[in-house]
Amino acid sequence: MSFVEVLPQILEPFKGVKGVALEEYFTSGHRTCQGCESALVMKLMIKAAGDRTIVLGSTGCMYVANTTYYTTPWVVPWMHTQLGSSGSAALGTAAALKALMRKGKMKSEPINVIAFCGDGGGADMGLSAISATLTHRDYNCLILMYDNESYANTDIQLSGSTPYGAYTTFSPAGKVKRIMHKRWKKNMAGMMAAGHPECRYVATVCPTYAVDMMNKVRKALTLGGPTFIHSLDPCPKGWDYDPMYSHELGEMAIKCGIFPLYEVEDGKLTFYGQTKYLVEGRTKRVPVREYLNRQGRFAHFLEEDIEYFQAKVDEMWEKWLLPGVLPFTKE
Ligand SMILES: Cc1ncc(C[n+]2csc(CCOP(=O)(O)OP(=O)(O)O)c2C)c(N)n1
Ligand code: SF4
Ligand SMILES: [Mg+2]
Repeated sequence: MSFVEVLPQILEPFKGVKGVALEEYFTSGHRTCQGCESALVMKLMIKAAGDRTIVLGSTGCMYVANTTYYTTPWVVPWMHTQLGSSGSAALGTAAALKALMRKGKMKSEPINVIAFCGDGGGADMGLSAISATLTHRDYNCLILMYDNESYANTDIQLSGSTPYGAYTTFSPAGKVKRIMHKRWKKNMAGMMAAGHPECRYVATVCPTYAVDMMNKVRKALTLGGPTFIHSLDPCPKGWDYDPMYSHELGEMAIKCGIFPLYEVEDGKLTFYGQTKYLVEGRTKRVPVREYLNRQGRFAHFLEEDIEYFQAKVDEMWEKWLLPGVLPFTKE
């Protein structure tokens, strides 16, 4: 039997909330915290992808809280993979589907493969596997890194994605040493976009902006090849705020310029939403103090810490070659 290459599904962008499908493929039966934005990412991600999708997830809150013994909110096929293996799971599954279809052992049809990982599993432990996957252009799979800025599932340990100065169980503020964590957050999406010429699509999203997020998932799956999306997810437990403010904190992270919304498609950079307005000078960045002061993880900050944080964000916007994306400076 001759094998015809199966192309990715064409998933048209949603024009607004009215066009979004009512079907849910991530339903009730999970045990994430109230106000958990990472759970919302799962719900939106699979709503955008549709039911012809296989989801793979590395260890973390979105595995543990979503698959308590004998229960699961996943309506589509889903599999757990080891903490550092989202990249390998995505590539292996995409390759297996291709081989089974080529051998005629299953019907040739487009099936989406999405592997998700947390920031610990993606930006730290699984970085090499994700990087390797993004070099294999022949396989269609999306890796989505949901970033709650800590190893949340094991009680909020510091990750490479934790913001400067934040209180975590690995960086508690003390009387002698107020700031235990002095490293600036990893630039994961910028790193993936700049370093992987075979990857057609890298994007940043925030579940506060749900339609934007779903459309970027749809674009990634439609373009095909290995693709990568980084989402910033407010986490009431780790960030220490009232769950009712999850959406608002996502909005503030974007408006402060801490987490720019953009996509890089075939090397072309496009800014989105509030970030686009900031880049075009149509709005001004909200001072970071308004964002930091809302979260218990920064409660130990003094004025000088807030000023340092603001200066670093200013640098991202005023000195970087591509604002918020590429941290090089020109002579
Ligand atoms: C190799 C390995 N080391 C450590 C653990 C313990 N562990 C389970 S979940 C987790 C946290 C993962 O953090 P992240 O990927 O950011 O996901 P989150 O829990 O924040 O959703 C850790 C350290 C593990 N399961 N496997
Ligand atoms: S700890 Fe954070 S990421 Fe984990 S379930 Fe709770 S809110 Fe969600
Ligand atoms: Mg995490």
